[in-house]
Amino acid sequence: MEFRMMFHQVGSIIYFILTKNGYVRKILIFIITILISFVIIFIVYNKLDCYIQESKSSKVIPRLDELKIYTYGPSRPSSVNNDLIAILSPEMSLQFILRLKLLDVSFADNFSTTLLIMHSNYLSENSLKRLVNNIKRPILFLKVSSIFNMFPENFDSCRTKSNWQIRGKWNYQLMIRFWFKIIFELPQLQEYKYIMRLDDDSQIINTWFNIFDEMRIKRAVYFANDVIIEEERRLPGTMKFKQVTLEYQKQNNITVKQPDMLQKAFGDDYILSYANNFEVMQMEFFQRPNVRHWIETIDRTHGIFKYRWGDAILRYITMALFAEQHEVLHRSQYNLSYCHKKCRWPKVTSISLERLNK
Ligand SMILES: Nc1nc2c(ncn2[C@@H]2O[C@H](COP(=O)(O)OP(=O)(O)OP(=O)(O)O)[C@@H](O)[C@H]2O)c(=O)[nH]1
Ligand SMILES: [Mg+2]
Repeated sequence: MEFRMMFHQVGSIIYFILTKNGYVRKILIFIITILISFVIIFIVYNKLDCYIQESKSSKVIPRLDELKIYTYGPSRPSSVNNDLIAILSPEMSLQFILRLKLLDVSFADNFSTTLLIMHSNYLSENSLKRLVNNIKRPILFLKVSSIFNMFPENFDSCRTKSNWQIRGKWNYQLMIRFWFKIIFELPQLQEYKYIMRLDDDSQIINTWFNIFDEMRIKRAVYFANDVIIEEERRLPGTMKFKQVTLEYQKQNNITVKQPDMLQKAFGDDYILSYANNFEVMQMEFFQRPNVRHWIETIDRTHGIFKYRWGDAILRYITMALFAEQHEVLHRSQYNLSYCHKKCRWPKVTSISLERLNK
């Protein structure tokens, strides 16, 4: 019925054009031709876009071992314990450098823990100079832009629609994948025993004792931040992770290390998670064959890309499945303050700038 009406309308337009005098008719035909051409170009471009992109970009898949750690300025003595504070950030603003200065002040490790800055944009000589002149601990750099171009096997990043775009079509999801999987595979980090993640919008506040030492003493595999909740209503597809986990557990005959935690983690319409903008991970734990198998399996579902399963829920469930309760320390057990996003950042004033420029 609708089709017949449309047909009728198109017929009326054609009749209208044909019955106009020569001059008006030519103009109308011209306008319609232009409009139709635009529509055709738009359709063809959309269909061919991925082919064009694929043919333009090199077929060589970036390799993790090609990334090179580098330093700037004179070397400094680092922790004998092979601990690392790792920050992933696109760039290095003045604000960011001031925050890192605060980290030096707050974290009582005698400036011995190495700081690793994993950046994707080019860092100018000035930024590097500012950073090493203002931060007392050893600093390493790793350019990780190619990681933001590495997708799981059989995932079509061009033809798949992204439901969350920040800094690029898939950057947010690739950031999640980075903290869930890639960080443990980086050949450049294999010498490190404990890695603290601290996001560039997070800050440790007041004085913190050396929590790496505490983890060693307690033989902990993870230092957790607050427990938060991810809801299906806010992020549709979240609950699919529950199904996938329970199936995985059954199929692989997993003896869950913290059954109570796992049971409470899954509500009907929410999943609990660790706010892992700050966390400390023991590398060895995340490289155990059973944990690796789980990480690889979840990665192959493409759930991070399809439903934006976050590293926060993924981490929480990983802990429930594979870590003993006594192996997980919690920030809330200690008097350690922290903030994410709602931090009162130091203002970049002319005085702080002057100090940074020294
Ligand atoms: N190099 C690089 N770092 C990124 C990119 N996207 C996110 N990051 C970093 O990854 C960390 C986590 O990213 P956020 O955007 O804060 O993620 P989030 O905390 O889950 O989300 P928010 O609640 O919006 O803060 C931050 O330190 C970011 O700077 C990216 O495209 N490139
Ligand atoms: Mg954040």
